[in-house]
Amino acid sequence: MRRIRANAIAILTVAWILGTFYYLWQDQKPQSVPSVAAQTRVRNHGQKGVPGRLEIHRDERTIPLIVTPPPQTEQQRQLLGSFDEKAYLSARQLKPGDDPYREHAFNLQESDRLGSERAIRDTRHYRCASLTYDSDLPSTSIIITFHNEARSTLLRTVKSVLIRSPPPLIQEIILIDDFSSDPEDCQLLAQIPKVRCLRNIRREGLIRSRVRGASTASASILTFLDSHCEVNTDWLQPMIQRVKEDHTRVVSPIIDVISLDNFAYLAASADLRGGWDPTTHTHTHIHARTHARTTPVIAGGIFVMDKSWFNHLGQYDTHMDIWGGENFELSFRVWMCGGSLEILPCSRVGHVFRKRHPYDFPEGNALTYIKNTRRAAEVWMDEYKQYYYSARPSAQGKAFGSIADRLTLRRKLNCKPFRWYMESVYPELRVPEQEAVFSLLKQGGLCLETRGTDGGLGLAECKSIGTNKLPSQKWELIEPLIRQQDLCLAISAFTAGSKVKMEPCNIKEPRQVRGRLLGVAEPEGKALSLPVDLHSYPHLWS
Ligand code: LR7
Ligand code: MN
Repeated sequence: MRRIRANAIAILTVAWILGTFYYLWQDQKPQSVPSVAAQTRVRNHGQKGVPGRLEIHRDERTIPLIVTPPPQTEQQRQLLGSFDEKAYLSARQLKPGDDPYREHAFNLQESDRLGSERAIRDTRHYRCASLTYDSDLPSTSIIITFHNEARSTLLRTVKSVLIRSPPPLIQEIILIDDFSSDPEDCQLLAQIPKVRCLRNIRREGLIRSRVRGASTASASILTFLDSHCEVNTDWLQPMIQRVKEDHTRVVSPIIDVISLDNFAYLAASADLRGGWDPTTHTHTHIHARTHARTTPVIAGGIFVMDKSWFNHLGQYDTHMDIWGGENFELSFRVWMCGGSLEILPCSRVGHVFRKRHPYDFPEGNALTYIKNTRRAAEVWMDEYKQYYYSARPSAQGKAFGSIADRLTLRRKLNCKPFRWYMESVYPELRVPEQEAVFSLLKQGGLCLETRGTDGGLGLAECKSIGTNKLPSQKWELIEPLIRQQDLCLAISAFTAGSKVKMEPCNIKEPRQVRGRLLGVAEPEGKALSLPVDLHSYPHLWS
């Protein structure tokens, strides 16, 4: 049973990841409940990669659906400036006999064959097309960091942004070349109007690279993308609109799947929460397909955020290396420090999901991931970090550097406790019924008990042990606090002889007594120890 409890955070994390993948693939399964999406079938009458007209069949009616066509030659020239696309792409070709998956963990041959742009299906719910946005939306700086990205995917990412965004909304596209082998991968792209290239002089990882990009951005809104994406029709306006209305929102699109084998663009389901809106406790099927909804965590790679809000909240934890963990850290921080995270179903961006990292981790994959996630857990998860460690016992004792700066940041921003996040942001996450760490608190032969309702405490004869413990003598440890329901054991003051009492739990209140689980002492259950100066607790320990 303890194991179940211990796995709660693993469940949180894994459930979220699995949930994402479930919904990503759900569209390909027949659905048992007929929904608008299920009744929607798209037939492509054009050839693959050729712009054309799609027909969308819904409720037996046929609605023509226009796919954004690639620009004409003149537009093309305007779009690309002096950039020689052919030369750029042909300089790096697969040689016959090369394994097309080796270098990038996706089928490079297919990506190269596709060329720099193509028509993709507009995967939004049909109602999204009729939504309108402010005509004076602010512009954004697009930030794309990459390490040894394939030229064809990188260029398609950049061009899809230029083609499928209203030009005035794109202030610039900042590429951060994270010390790729060939500096020209990035440098040559800077010939495209609006594209800037920054090259790291050593490998930094995506976190520090993004911070570097963000700090040189000139627009008031930041948009982050991975380097192997294709943005879809009207992807940007919904996100900028939401951030313009409230700068503390951090918004993500629905992330469609670009097949790593054949580069087909596959729609992810818009129904990420199954039509159940936890804020109103109502079923909102149609709404769910077009309206913004909050999410406890974002995937991390593709999001829009106000620049001053990004800076105010402490950008990223720049002691995180290479890859991993920063999406949790950002998600916790945004929620706990006064912002919110949203997914916008009317914004769609495709991403090539891979099965392995195609690049090296200088400190090793596992150690880097542990370092990054330990930092996130240690700074943000309070007593819940024990679940992280239970789920990942190997993390214990691994180096994660100093977190003093991030703790200071958390204090300075006056962020809420993780418990609040769990209860308010992720209430759907039901930690399975669990055996909590209950115990008697013994002093000599006597037991600490609560008396009456005014928070009073006293020592008395231990009434019983094991499962029949009297509630008044039954203490629960949720590290680090020692509780009975919502009340916690506290001292009145930090002076010898001060009284102990019960008061509403508050992790930030240093007077509340810190406990630590020592081990299992049979037959009385788990033994609690109080790693505190015993003289501060005369009533308990004198
Ligand atoms: O050392 C590096 N330097 C880099 O610049 C390592 C990576 N990168 C770049 C890389 O080229 C890519 O553009 O960083 C980006 C992300 O790396 P990927 O694509 O190898 O990893 P991923 O797709 O698994 O990344 C997901 O998880 C990461 C955790 O750190 C980041 O949050 C990524 O942004 C995130 N990607 C997405 O959220 C896209 C949608 C996936 C989903 C759901
Ligand atoms: Mn990626």
